Amino acid sequence: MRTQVAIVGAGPAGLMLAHLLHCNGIEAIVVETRSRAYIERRVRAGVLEHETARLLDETGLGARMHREGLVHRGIELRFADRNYRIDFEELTGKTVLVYGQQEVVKDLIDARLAAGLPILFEHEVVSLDVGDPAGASIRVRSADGSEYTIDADFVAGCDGFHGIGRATIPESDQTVYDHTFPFAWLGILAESPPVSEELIYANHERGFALVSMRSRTVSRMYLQCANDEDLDEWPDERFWQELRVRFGSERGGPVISEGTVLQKGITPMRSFVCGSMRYRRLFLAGDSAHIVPPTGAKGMNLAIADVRVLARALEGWYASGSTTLLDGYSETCLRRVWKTQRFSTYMTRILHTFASDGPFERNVQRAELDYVTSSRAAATSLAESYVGLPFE
Ligand code: FAS
Ligand code: PHB
Repeated sequence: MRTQVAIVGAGPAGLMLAHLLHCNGIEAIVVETRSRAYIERRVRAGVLEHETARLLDETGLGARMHREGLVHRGIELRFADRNYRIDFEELTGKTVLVYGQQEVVKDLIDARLAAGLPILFEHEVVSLDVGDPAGASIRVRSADGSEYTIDADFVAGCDGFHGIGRATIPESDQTVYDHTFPFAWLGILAESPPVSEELIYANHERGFALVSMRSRTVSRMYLQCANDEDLDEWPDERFWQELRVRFGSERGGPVISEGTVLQKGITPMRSFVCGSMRYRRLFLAGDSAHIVPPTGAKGMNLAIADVRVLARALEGWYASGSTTLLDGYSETCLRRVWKTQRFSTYMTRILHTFASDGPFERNVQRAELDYVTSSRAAATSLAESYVGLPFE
């Protein structure tokens, strides 16, 4: 079997890359180890940056997104028993869209299959061969255990943090930057009306809390917890009670309506960057190359920003044989990656409770919250990163 671009992984990165390549007449095969049902059920990100929504729109994927997505014109920060709004639209002229990652994935899969284009579900890429400077290949194991090879001009490692793509790059050829935060997020998805019209990020002495949503009837909420938190220690009623404490619901804070919990899980808080997103004919994109703490709502958006750069670089190569954009791929993506790490780290630092913080650090944190909610310049800085920096 042969294709132009072999794509490992059918998450937002892999599916969006395949879509952008198809829009430019470039052939690809997407290989995904999980089933279609599994990846369409996987609850992850919830917020689309302005530029992400526009890219989906411009490439014909905006219909359901605009029908079902929720336009959000700002967020609220809560600390010292008060809410403070950051008005994105007033400060930047832009908004974000609340539309679950699993909905984006469904739209991308539907579009690809409707066009009769291949996504090999329940097929695992077991090895990559990028030794040939003029081509590459992937070894695929199908559900029945049989193996075969797909030859390609290029391989896109869109296989997430634990995938095979980054693992194929010799350690001597890659520098990694890794930071683990001393806490995690305990998240639930519930059939309950959203706490508020907009997202509220709360800084509380007992820990960070966030109320978000997926629709007008489904809420998504998070509590800062320990890295080794035991989910069994968190029956639903304990989660709801702790959320009320951190939002001051009994003291004039937002009212929290309970509902059926549909999903509960713990997300580690980590920053990771692979110093080079390319190795010969292998290009990494999305979580295979970087991880950001979810506080800035950036993971999926960064994955899509990567593949927008990669699709343009591949278009250039197929159109004229130029390697300029391919050669600049890693550097171009990493500029955005590091600015996104900066923002996500900033949001994590000002909103979470750090056990290692003493009185001095806690006062500096409070001063940062006071500043960003009282200075137009500081609020604009937060807003322009949250809605998404312009694409290069
Ligand atoms: P993905 O991990 O989404 O996709 C990679 C795909 O490759 C997977 O489907 C995997 O099955 C497949 N794969 C792996 N190895 C393979 C192999 N050898 N062969 C074939 N297929 C293979 N971001 C936010 O912005 N907000 C959030 O609230 C948020 N919450 C998150 C919660 C969790 C539990 C996790 C893990 C991440 C969360 N993220 C969040 C980040 C998340 O949205 C990622 O940034 C996003 O999924 C990145 O997309 P991809 O790079 O496509 O990787
Ligand atoms: C979500 O809705 O899942 C979400 C929203 C904003 C974040 C993180 C997660 O910063």
